[in-house]
Amino acid sequence: MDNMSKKICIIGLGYIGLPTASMFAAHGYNVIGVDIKEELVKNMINGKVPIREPGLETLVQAALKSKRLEVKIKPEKADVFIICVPTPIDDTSKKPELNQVKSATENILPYLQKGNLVLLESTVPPLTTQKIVIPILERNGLKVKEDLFVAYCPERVLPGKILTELVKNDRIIGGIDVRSAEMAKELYKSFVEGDIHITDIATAEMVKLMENVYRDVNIALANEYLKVSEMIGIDVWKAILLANKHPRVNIHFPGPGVGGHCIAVDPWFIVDADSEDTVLIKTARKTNDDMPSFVVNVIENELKDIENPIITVFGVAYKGNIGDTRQSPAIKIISDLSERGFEVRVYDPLVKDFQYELFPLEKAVADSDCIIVLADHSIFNNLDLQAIFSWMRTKKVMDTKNCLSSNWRKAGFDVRVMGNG
Ligand code: SAJ
Repeated sequence: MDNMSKKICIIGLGYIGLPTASMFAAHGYNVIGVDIKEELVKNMINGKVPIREPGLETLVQAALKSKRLEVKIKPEKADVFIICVPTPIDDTSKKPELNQVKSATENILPYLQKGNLVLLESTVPPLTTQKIVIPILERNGLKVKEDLFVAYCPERVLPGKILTELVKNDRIIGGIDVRSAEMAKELYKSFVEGDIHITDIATAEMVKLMENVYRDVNIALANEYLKVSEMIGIDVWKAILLANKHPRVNIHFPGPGVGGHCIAVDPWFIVDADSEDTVLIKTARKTNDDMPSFVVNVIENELKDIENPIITVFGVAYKGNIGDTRQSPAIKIISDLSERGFEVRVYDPLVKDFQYELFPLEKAVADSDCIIVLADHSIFNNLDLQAIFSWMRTKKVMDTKNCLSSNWRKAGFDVRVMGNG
């Protein structure tokens, strides 16, 4: 069957489902994008794209205009079903919450037909596809490997570069059998320029988690080096760059903590599979989760000689140059500082909605005693530094990401880079 006559039904129009749906539509498939959020679907029909991601609005609007992408609240019969729903963890127990994967799978049951391919893209604990998804799929009498083909195809794209990475990155496909994997490969080949590697389902599930855990543990190591460097009085940023000159070393960078909906969450999926053998993974999680408290203590110490200091937070997104604040370490830092009695004002020109009030630049820094940079937005190096200098009361700046240019010091600010002991 050629692309033109193939129909794909994508369940979940979030950060992965929507770009994926539009990408398939742009490559000739007929795509039904499904989301249970009626408001989201209604807005999308009216051309409003709910996610801020470079190039996405244009791609989605073109796909909708071409009628190759339609958005709906219910699935339809199709050749391929792709599940792209969130898999969060419980805040307290850190246990995976797979309700959305289960209900998305149940929701497609009435529409499944012999010969269909079902793909899971959501990040899941190892063995989820075999132990949870497949038993649900077989409830309506169709037999996997005979009537239905199933593969696990994890997304690997970086927020801020989703569209480029969807096309350029290699992909891992874990099939329940070779035929399923080959069918999935054929589909993704329509737009993936990277290599597509085929394996079994459990390996693919584990590979996805291993990638994000690698980053979490590596960042924890960098954060530990930051604390040691403060103690012994060296610059951790320079030390890491020098260590990375070794051909087999790639230490990541420290910061105020690990945010986002992947790296701070996914390690718990491996812990859930085998709590006993995952001491390192749990320790890394704790190290990164403790960074906001470390930052708050450093700030309190820096400001101890100032009476009733006002603090301005620069950047509340979970990382630089994006507007996404999910699980951002800034949330804990602001709440801890407020609890300790500091007046905190927030400035982030990339963020549209946040649980604390967002101030325009002048109001955010007026009479402020300290700017704390928590996200490395490039825009912070293009601001009117003389104006900021004149608006502030005390000219202190604390840079937790080592991202401010030397112009800040040249403009007269007292810049303290966290980790530069
Ligand atoms: N961070 C550091 N130091 C670093 C790098 C990152 O403190 O050296 C922090 C960031 O500031 C941020 C957090 O870690 O708070 C996570 O940011 P990130 O850029 O490492 O990752 P995400 O969560 O935006 O995207 C990750 C990516 N995974 C990997 O690079 C292995 C992406 O490719 C995945 O698709 C995504 O998770 C996902 O959906 O799983």
